[in-house]
Amino acid sequence: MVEVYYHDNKDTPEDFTESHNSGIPVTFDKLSSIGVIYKKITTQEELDKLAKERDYKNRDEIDLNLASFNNDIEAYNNKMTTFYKEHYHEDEEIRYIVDGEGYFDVRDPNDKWIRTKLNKFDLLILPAGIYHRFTLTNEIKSIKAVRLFKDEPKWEAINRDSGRNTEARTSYAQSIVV
Ligand code: KMT
Ligand code: NI
Repeated sequence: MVEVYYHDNKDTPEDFTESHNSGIPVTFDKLSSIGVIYKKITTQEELDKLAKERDYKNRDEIDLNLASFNNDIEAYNNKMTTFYKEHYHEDEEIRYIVDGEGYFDVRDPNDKWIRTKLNKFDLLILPAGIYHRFTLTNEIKSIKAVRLFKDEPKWEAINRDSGRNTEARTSYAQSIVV
């Protein structure tokens, strides 16, 4: 079952895979007000329908756990660090979870972290330009997700600390009213 709440901001490099639940819940309406769409999808038909409606022609699957890095702990940790670094993309990031679980964190208009905990049957659409980060959960440490995309995805992660603001970032920021 999906959970959405404000992050407690007490994470350290050692414990960022913990839940960090502040106890303050966040509604799906709040999410949609910042362009983040959540859907529960339980059948292949529903997924295909959504892909068709939104013109997502292509998809692939990402499998993220220590085994998918051939138990190379360093490579696995490097990827985990990369995903947890605050970034945005110039295209939507669409993930449909088929196994395992993970935390997708997004910034609200006041720059506070909202944490979504996703597992099987959860689909999340992050708009282009939104600052976000991802981590596995401490309990499961594994996720399998379908990545949907239109044509050639621009999944380059533009880190917030790079200070690089492309058109995608600027127009997203303009679309959000605090
Ligand atoms: C991203 O760009 O933040 C991701 O792809 C997160 C990992 S998807 C399981
Ligand atoms: Ni991302």
